[in-house]
Amino acid sequence: MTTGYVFHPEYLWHDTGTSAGLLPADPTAGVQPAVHIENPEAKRRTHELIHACGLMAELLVIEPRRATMTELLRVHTPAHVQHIRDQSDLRGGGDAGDGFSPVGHGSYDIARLAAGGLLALVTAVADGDITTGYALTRPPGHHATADTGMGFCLFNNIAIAARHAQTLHGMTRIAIVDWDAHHGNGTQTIFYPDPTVLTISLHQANCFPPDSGWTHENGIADGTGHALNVPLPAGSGHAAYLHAMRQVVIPALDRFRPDLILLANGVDANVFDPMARQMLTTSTYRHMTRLLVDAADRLCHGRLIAVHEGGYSPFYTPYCVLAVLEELTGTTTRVADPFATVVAGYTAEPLRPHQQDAIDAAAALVPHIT
Ligand code: 6DK
Ligand code: ZN
Repeated sequence: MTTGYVFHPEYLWHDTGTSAGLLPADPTAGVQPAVHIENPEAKRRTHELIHACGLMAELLVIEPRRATMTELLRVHTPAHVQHIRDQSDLRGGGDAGDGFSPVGHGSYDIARLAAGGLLALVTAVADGDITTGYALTRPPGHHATADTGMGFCLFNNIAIAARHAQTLHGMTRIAIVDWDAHHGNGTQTIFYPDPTVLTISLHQANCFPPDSGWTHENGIADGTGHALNVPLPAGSGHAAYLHAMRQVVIPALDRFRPDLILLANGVDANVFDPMARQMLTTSTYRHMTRLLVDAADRLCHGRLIAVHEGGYSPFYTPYCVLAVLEELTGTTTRVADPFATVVAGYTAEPLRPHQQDAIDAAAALVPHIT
């Protein structure tokens, strides 16, 4: 069992600039500029930790390539691809669609390298070179819909990868698990009418996008039943997420019987993250990944590919990703989470009734998956 790893320095060159942290700065209105919250730091430190802890010896480095126009157009409209290209051509950059998602000068090519990095992992799995993989990419993708970017996302990397697996590699049924703290609305929308792609999103209820990711959002037409959402109340921690994995995600995967599992690995539901109010620790990410690895072993010859999404704590993000990678590779490194004692109490937080209610409501929909 080999784990592929994709990274490229260009990912760090996607320039989100200065804003007021996340919304456009406007000194004339008293809105102070700051480094954009989606900046290279957390991902750079993650890549460095992967080296420093010795894990590179366990990984097969896979070189990313740029996704082609044909590949982008399997998911996105020509107008959206052209829009990103035009914004990227502007000397000062532009925006992907919602006014909060910077496109730096040259980011079109970097976004294609992000999507293409994940495609390289899919191909490596199909070729039998690897069974699991991790793409440590920027910019993120899961909010981007067919015709617009939003929530810091330009192209929907994971959707492009799912279509690639189906079109070129004969993997018919694809399951996408998204545990980023924010709703994977773009991915859900793209596959909403499609019964061949199961989307499951665990996220903080009504966080971002606003009013999105409710339990009753289940797909349309032939895709009905093949979108699942677990909107977890703010303050959810280890017990709630593990319960959601055991009661919803794993039973859904067992019913769906995917040929490939893709994971949108946002780690911004961790307790130190500034962009959500959940309480996960490295231990949670380790346990959740272990459950997915076991499901993949049972259902699809171990095929499980993760792509990086959100994660904004520069100091804790690297350890969350390391926990995921250790489970994907089936090894442990010499580096233990240095914050484990600090957050020990969070892991002990019990499952609360309002969290259980939210999870039970989603679990009730699992029998409808075909
Ligand atoms: N809120 C992500 O981590 C991105 O999922 C999260 C993006 C959060 C944006 C917060 C935001 C608004 C803005 C305007 C109006 C209402 C709310 F994609 C990932 F990076 F993974 O802009
Ligand atoms: Zn997020």
